[in-house]
Amino acid sequence: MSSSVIDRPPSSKGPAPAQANEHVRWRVEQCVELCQPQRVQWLDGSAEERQRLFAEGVKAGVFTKLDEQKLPNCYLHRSNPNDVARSEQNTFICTRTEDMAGPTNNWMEDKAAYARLRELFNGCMRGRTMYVIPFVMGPIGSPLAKVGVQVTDSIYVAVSMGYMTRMGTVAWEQLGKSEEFTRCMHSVGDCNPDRRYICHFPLDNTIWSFGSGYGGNALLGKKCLALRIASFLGKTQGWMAEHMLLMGATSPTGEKTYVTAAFPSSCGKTNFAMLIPPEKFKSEGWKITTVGDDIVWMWVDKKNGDLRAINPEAGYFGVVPGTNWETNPNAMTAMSHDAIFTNVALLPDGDVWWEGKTKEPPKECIDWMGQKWTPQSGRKAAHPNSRFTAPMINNPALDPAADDPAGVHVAAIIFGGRRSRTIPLVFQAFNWVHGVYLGATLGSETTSASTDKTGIVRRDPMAMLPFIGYNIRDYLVHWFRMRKLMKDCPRIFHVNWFRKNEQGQFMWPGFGENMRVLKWIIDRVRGRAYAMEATLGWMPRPEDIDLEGLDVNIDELRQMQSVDNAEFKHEILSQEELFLKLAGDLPKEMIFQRELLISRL
Ligand code: GTP
Ligand code: SPV
Ligand code: MN
Repeated sequence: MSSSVIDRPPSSKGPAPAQANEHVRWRVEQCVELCQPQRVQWLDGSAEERQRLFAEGVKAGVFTKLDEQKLPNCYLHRSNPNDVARSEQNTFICTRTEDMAGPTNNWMEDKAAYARLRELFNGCMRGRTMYVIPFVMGPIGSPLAKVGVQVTDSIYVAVSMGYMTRMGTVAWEQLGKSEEFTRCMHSVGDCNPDRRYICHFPLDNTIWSFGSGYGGNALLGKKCLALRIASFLGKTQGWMAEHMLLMGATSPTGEKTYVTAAFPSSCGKTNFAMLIPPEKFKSEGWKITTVGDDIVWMWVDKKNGDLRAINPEAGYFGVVPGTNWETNPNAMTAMSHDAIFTNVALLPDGDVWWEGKTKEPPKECIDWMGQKWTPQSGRKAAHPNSRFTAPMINNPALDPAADDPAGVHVAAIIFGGRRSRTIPLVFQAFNWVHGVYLGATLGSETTSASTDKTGIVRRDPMAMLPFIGYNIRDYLVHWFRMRKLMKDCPRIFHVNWFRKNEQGQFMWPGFGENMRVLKWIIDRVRGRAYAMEATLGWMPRPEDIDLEGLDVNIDELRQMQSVDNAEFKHEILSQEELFLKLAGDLPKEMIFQRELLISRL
């Protein structure tokens, strides 16, 4: 970096705030030169600024203001119908060699990627405003907290980043004079799927995203920084970035246990993280609080060898279909004010609707694409991946530690997928290595959160398949190695809320009732609950799960817990695709665990 470049005055199109250091100014100036916006607006993250952005967005047709009585300060946004979820086929890890990205990532040579994207970004913001968004991932002052600076031409992205991250002046304070920040450049461009690239340069701490304005493709603090870039940093520096919720469970005696859970996209993290215990548990005094609903960063405390975790985010970008006052009241409250709705249906009275919000659909509404809709229309009113965005402070069950830079102690890690068949409701790994094997071979039916065909079982190691920013081989080795830094370790569990009966109905009621399974998990962690040694791991006997007050009998529970050895042999064969991808590179622990499992069947 030559000083003559740094010394150049900041863009005349919009002066940088005094706190932005010279490294930031220089980087932003380069983006300005490339994208050629008409105006540059540096955001400070204040409430007044947010209101101004919403007002501008309404004028530009990006937002529709919802009814102020029903939904105070809430807005509807409709994305381009070709841009409704993360697009994994357009997501790249860009490094010098393909081996650094590994067999499960799309790879581009870094120089080639810069060249291709520079062409696309060149002049892409002519006549438009560039927003400069400084943000922090992680509680301010946390040793793991990371600063990012994102430039974007999307006002929707700008306000969303304000809810999802600790955005604004606070980031300049966290950064100080350092040049250690993730450089994020984003443009919706012409939103053409053929010119859509979400490129990560882990070696340069850089993310360039072009051609999409949706979720994880565009809010670059989330999947791009807090998972792909952070997982790479974590491997290098000895910590972990994972696609997990983080929740606290307080027992009737006041004992508090923190648990993380990795479920693939649209498989129940937000709902589990905001769980409200069933009546019986509530009256006994059980309470669940949320630290995070999507991402955790974990490290080993050098003092005592404990695994600790923070949630790097400050808000929720949650799935709305299926969410209602019965399944997730905390989410409903969180989105009842100061929220953004994306791709939901608009009711004539300025309220919003989605499939599963109410038992009866509305007589009419405007669907997520802006078309008139009635129940006879024969299509969905809200997109299956429609979402709400809300700051975490809106959550009535927010955990007091959500802002604590020291994080919380992790006592259990749960893996789970969406499986209609084969996989029981709950079991516990024999030990850490077995647990890592369970996570690594996690299978789940694909959902609308990525643009894949839905309903197909794919292997999704640790629910991180689309988010590991480097070679999966090294990622698995990192999981095994982390154990050696810990004194004791969290117990590892596997759950499946989605097993179906012959009639195709969910066997387990799920949502708040998942507390019953969580209670067994906590009791196991605390050395209080019984478990049988079974083929897959430690299993509760049916009588070990409290069914009182629930419309499920012990025989049905036995069914949910049953393992069909013949069916499970198929499961092992279907893990083969993953093993083949890793052929020759597979950590030996994986091979041993697989052999042990086969010999138990
Ligand atoms: P991402 O935000 O994509 O990472 O998803 P997520 O893992 O947070 O999933 P979320 O909690 O938003 O749930 C996704 C869908 O699964 C929603 O339609 C929920 O209503 C549904 N769901 C969540 N938990 C359960 C459950 O316990 N049982 C059943 N049957 N459905 C559930
Ligand atoms: C996911 O897909 O896991 C999400 C949504 O949490 S997005 O932020 O779009 O990645
Ligand atoms: Mn997610």
